[in-house]
Amino acid sequence: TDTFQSPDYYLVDELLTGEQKLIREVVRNYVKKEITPIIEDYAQRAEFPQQIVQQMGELGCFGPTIPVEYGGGGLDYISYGLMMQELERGDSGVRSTASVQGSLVMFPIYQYGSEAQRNKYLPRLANGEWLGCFGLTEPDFGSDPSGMLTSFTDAGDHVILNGAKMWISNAPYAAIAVVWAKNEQGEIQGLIVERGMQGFSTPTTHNKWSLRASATGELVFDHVKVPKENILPNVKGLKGPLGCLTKARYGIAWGALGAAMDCYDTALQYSKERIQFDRPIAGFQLQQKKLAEMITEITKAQLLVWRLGALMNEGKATPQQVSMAKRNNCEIAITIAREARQMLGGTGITGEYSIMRHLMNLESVITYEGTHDIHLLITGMDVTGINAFK
Ligand code: TGC
Ligand code: FAD
Repeated sequence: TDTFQSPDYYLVDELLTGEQKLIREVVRNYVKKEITPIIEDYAQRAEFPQQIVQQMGELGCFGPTIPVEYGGGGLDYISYGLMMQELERGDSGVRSTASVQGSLVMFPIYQYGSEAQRNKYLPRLANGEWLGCFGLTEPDFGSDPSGMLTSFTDAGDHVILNGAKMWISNAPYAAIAVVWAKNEQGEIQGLIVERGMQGFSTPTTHNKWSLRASATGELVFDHVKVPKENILPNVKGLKGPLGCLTKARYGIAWGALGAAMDCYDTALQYSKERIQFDRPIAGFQLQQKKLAEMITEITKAQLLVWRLGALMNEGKATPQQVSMAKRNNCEIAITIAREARQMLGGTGITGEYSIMRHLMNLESVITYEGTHDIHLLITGMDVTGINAFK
């Protein structure tokens, strides 16, 4: 484990409980054993490592904050964050799979679902028997999901769903999809659509240069008959999906930090070993500037998510605070990945090291769950009281 320590310049470990450190260690060891050795090949081949679904289920990475009675971990938010950090130290796509399953599929079923829905779906999502996906984005409505066209009409004991979702993580392998669609009154509601329902298909999205080890697809609904018992009964309006996004964005803030840590660790070690002009490149001031800036930004980001996690645990974190951490940590991670890549010279562009894969992955991470621009405007609205969207 010695070569795989977190950078921890401000002794943030002292702020963690024994249980939180143990959880981090378990996930870190899993990533070292099962993810790091295989992920580069899967990413190069643009293939989803399906075995990780069951593995992460067994490990408790799906729905760690969901109560134990529904198969969740019953853990606190800092434990959840640390899990995401360690998964994304391995690969952003692996963390994506866990984020979607826990925060975007299990959370809405737990928070907005009926008791029957909770009992039917949550235990099997928690243990990885079923993979889920979350359909909000559409071809013509990404940053502004309120305009969505996907809709359903009443047909007695069921509804008829029509429309399409795009850019959906996990879609090609998902057993169920939590889909956001408008009812006949134009109100947004959540429906659980199951694979095998007639008229429901999940075409794969090809040719991505980013998140290549994560499967992305569309959700197409052509007069799909969905039983009314599959509608999430306890929420209406955009606050339903946005509430899920708050949980997932929180996990991404920690996850992006994990990717940044891996890039920093790699660049630091490489720079001490790589000799040019008869000395390690780590001895050059320009390389030290890069490393000094990286560790400074990582340290600030660690403190940001630790404090945010404490606020989440107390139920006091606002969606706007989550937004700031998501944006900041994605931004510092992608900057660190770019600088770290340069420090490895030509070697840095190959799959021999993880950095180029992280850098390409982070282009998705800084875009999904609200783009960098959208999160800037959320903060702008919060501090000025003026809505720049409308
Ligand atoms: P607006 O009028 O501001 O809000 C509508 C209602 O929602 C409430 N709300 C929130 N609730 C919880 N959490 C949040 N983050 C919330 N933001 C807003 C709000 O209070 C209001 O409630 P109520 O009771 O008054 O009805 O809505 P708007 O239409 O103006 O939109 C605001 C905007 C632009 C910030 C929002 O649309 C937005 O965040 N857009 C970005 C879209 C986005 O993030 N899409 C992500 C798709 S999923 C994904 O990318 C998964 S990738 C996963 C992976 O692979 O890891
Ligand atoms: P657009 O909204 O068209 O934005 C284009 C550009 O315009 C961006 O730079 C944006 O910042 C800017 N812009 C937009 N509005 C404004 C404004 N008001 N002011 C200033 N600038 C603005 N979605 C899901 O529902 N489920 C998933 O599982 C999922 N997984 C994804 C996986 C991957 C790999 C990717 C790439 C995306 C995924 N998404 C998912 C979709 C993702 O959430 C959207 O791509 C994202 O919300 C942006 O929407 P868009 O791509 O339509 O871009």
